[in-house]
Amino acid sequence: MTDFFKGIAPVTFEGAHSDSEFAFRHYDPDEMVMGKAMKDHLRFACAYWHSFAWPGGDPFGGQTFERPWFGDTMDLARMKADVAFDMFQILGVPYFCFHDADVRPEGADFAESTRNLEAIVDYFGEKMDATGLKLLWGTANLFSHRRFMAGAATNPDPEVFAFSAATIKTCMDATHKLNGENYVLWGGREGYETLLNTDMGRERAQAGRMLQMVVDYKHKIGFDGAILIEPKPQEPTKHQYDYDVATVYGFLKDFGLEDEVKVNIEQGHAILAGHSFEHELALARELGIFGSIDMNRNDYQSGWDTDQFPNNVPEMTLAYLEVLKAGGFATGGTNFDAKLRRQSLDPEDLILAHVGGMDACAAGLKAAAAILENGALEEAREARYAGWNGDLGQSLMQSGLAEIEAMVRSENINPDPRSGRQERLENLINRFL
Ligand code: XLS
Ligand code: NI
Ligand code: NI
Repeated sequence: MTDFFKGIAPVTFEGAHSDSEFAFRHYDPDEMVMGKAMKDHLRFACAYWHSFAWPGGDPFGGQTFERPWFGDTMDLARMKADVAFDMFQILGVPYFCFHDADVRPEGADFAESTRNLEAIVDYFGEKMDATGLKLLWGTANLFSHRRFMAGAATNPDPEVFAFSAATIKTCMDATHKLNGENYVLWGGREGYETLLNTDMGRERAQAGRMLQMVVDYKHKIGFDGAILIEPKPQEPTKHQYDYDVATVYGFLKDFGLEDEVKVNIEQGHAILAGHSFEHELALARELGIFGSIDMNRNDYQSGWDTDQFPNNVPEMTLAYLEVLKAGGFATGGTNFDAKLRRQSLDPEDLILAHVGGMDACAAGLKAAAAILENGALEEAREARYAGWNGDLGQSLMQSGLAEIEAMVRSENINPDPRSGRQERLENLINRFL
């Protein structure tokens, strides 16, 4: 152990009546929920970037955090890894996630950056063997360095496309070497600032080609994890091409990749797109592309991605209801893509932010399971569509407009509106919170 979290013991489940801050009230990893241990339902992961690489800046001010590992040397990168693994163990999370740029210093050129990454991957490998920690996903940061300011795959300069493709290859290699369960692509600057200088058709074709190469390479190296796209509608660019789940699905269909690529859905991104989190989850499930979640919380008054830790149990409940209805996570999990507020300076803040988030997720999961076990919600939904299971519903799906017109006349079809029962269903949900 380093001394960054000195004096903080591993956090354990103490139950709802505990008066300790450093305790789980709902997250009991081995408690069985619908026949599966809670830790296997939730599959928690910590995001390296927010907790260990982000300096606390905002548009009006720079660094607020002063961490002993900040700096550009390999020694500091190893110290950062030591502290990160301390936190993972204090929290008892099974997984972590990282970008190349979070974990290694940038080199003078591509070759040096890659050597730095490989050295840290070896260091991670030793620490993972020693602790049992696993990698939920790896990814490439193709948005922070100035070379990516006009995009990565969608850049007007083919040299940037080449640099990006090469970087993705090294990050897929790193993820594969560490037995990562997924590889994520978030199109940070794959979009535009103004249409005045943008050839949208060309950029879309470039993005499609890049994704095809990613899928080919996955098969070539025998990576059996999932490739996940993370939708987001804007920020940092004015418009991002992977706007939301529906847009990503259209893009996958267009390039023939709908059976190869799934989505990583983030709460804050769903809100930015004008949807709810559960809308994005439900649609991905219906389309067969649900993969994983980035768990956080957006501020409903702000127009940007605030990446706060989740704490709203009713919202978590509706989210995990969709996850459970999707059959749970296969390769995916719950990654806390969440960061401290910039005034939360203390090491304790970092631990307790995750403890609160894990507990809110656990409470939401338990409530969602109770709702499904009770069955009344799903029964009401099925009853609402029951007509479609009868003869009329079946025949309509195989008829044409003219036949249907004749039938409506001959059988004098005259629909009788029925209640949607929304308030009754809202009351039902509240019984489980
Ligand atoms: C940014 C994204 C990013 C991805 C990983 O808004 O959420 O953190 O999850 O590149
Ligand atoms: Ni994210
Ligand atoms: Ni985000």
